[in-house]
Amino acid sequence: MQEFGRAAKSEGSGLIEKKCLSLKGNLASVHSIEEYEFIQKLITQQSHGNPMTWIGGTDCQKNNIWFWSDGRPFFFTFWCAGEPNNAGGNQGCLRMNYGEHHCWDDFQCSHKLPSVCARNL
Ligand SMILES: [Ca+2]
Ligand SMILES: [Ca+2]
Repeated sequence: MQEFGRAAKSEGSGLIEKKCLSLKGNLASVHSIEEYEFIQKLITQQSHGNPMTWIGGTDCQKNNIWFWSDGRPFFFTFWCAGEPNNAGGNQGCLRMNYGEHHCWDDFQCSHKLPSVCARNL
């Protein structure tokens, strides 16, 4: 069981992970379509929209080897068509709600976006 919380203030992914850690959590990880839809609903409730949002997927250590910052296995994916494309050679973080299908895109970690933290209960 995880508890989720949304941070509306936009930051780079690394800084957000630090903030989540300070709340004894991590950027959210997603393990099923139901969980993804739950997180999307949370974002919509709080923002009244579908903003692109950081969650905890990263391939910073080795390109195209993805893992969740909370250490849980990276099995479920919801990548957009053609993603992850590592555009520019330095896309190491995962933003959700990308494009018309609200799917996943790998993106530059320094970009400032809102985020969702999670912690295990
Ligand atoms: Ca990458
Ligand atoms: Ca990309």
